[in-house]
Amino acid sequence: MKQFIFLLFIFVSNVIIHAEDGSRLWLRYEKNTDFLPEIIFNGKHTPVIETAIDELKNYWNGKTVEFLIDKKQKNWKDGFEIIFNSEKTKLTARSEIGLLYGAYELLRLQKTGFDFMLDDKAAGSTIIGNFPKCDLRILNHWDNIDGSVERGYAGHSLWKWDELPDIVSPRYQEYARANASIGINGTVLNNVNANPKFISREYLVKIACLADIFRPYGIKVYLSINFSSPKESGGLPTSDPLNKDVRQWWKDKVKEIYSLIPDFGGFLVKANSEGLPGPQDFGRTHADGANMLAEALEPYNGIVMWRAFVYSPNSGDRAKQAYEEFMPLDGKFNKNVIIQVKNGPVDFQPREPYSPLFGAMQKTPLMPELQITQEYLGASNHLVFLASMWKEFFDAARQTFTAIAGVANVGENTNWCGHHFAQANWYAFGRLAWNNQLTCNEIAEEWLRMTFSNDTAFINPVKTMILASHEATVNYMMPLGLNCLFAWDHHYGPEPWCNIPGARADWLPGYYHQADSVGIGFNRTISGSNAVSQYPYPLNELFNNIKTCPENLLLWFHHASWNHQMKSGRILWDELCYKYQEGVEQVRDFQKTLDRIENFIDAERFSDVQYKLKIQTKDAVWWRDACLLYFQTFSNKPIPYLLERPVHDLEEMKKIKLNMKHHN
Ligand code: BDP
Repeated sequence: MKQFIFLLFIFVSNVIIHAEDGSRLWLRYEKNTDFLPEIIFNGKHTPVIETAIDELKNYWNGKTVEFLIDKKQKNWKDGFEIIFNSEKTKLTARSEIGLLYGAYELLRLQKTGFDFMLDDKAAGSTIIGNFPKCDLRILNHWDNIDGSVERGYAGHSLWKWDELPDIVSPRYQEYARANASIGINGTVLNNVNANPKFISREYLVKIACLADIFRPYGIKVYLSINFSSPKESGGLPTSDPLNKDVRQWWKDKVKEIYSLIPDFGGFLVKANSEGLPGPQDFGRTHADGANMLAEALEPYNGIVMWRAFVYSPNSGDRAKQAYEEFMPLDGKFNKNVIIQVKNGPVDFQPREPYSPLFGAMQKTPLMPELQITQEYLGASNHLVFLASMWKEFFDAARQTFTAIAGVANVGENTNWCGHHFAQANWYAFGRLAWNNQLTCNEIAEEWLRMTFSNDTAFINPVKTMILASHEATVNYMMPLGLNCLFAWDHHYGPEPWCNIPGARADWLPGYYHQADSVGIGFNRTISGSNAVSQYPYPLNELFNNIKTCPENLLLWFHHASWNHQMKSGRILWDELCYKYQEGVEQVRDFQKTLDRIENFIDAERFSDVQYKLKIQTKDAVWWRDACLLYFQTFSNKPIPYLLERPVHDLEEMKKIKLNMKHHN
């Protein structure tokens, strides 16, 4: 018998050790076994309410919780209020989804060690109110029909199109639960480079199956569409948005979609961008295209998210083009169209100024598109906490949004995101979409407590590390406003020298860094491309003047001389060298930090992260050497003697070709 117990112990402990694979994300609650709390609700038990009740029954360690719905609280939106006293907990929301979010808040507070009795002694109860600032909080999946994920670094797509609707992976529900727990309420299932097949009957049936699984978690399904679907798959001779038959085709298609998915959210559209079809192919405008789809979706309360990611090689400074194309259309879109704009004017670079469309288009709702997947930030190898970057955007754009999109970083990897710490970015996206006033510090701390430990000896050093990680990455990749120094066929490593004969100029690094014997950087001042003029006063003047332009965007806006005097007292060339070196040293410090907290986390996740930090450090040195040795051929100046010498050879680095095929 003893032996049996011993064996059982080994078995159980093995199971526990093997379970530390990151698959539980931040939802590491222990299930109630001998005690189930009482959950009172006198209203109708819908699937969403059932989800909320189950979550609390399973994981809430406190006493009775009473659910109440108060429809009068219009400005609460999806939010809730919790009144906690020693008798019971009252959770009130305006709608059923608010109750689910409130249930997750209770679990989050419990897990992060919140003291519910804080005010109890004095006031008799503790009141917590939490109301979202933004209505639509949406993930965008760049998942293809063949199971690959564009710019995905966590394995294949979660969606198993060959199996659906007959075989239903348990991960679909886990995915919905994880999203609901952080307030995400919509998901675009397929890539913006959309295959028309996704809206065929065959696929709609599969998509309806996913929608059914997501519904009890308050998550709506949306689809990316291909603008030439009427011609490609509808048998029509054209996809012209002003053509009567084309308009009818979309209306019929939308009707079919809603017959299968009654709460379908709407369409996301990438049109006339990077070679994709769009209304301009027929001499029409983006507004003509968007409004045609909006008209079809309107009777069902569906929306169109029309992307402003447009640029062409012949239209001047790429950073100006979205603004130039969309500003004249301000006010011309139907009510249910939202223009989806990437946070920066070029393309998800490690650091960009905010896109000047924000704040400028006053008569059209805009939604920011953030990228959670680390296309330009070390894929799933580098530890980069993106909340810091997104907060820079929210602080600069200074407006409230009714919708926010994030390009997802999940795939079928056991730990969902490819890097345990990349889970923090999925988490942070949800939390910031809910309320972008939250601080990075709050989000980081919350995530660490939920995902690893409440011990401050663990939290403090690791939090310092993750809060520094975005700046560290900017330092070793593209400091001082540099951008787009990536290799041609992938966006992972450095190739500032890349020059492919016949390639589009705006797909080559030289277009962006403009290095020459005088200096480096893109002149976007009044004397250059004048992109500064797209920003409102006084920002336009601030950016235009090399003396007042923030140094972290210097080379975005200025072609500065190698001898340009920096605030540190150094000349630009030296400053660049110091920045790259600083990035390398920061990542080496991350390695030390991790090793120091080894005893606080499980061996499995520890060694995974340790391994990834090694790669990150090697990559940081690679970035530093590649960029400095290459730019040195223009500056003709020595690397400051106090700094470490490069360990690579420029000619050797030029030969490195990674096997990460993608179109640019
Ligand atoms: C670029 C990506 C490309 C996307 C495109 C987009 O490299 O894969 O299709 O953006 O957002 O950043 O449409």
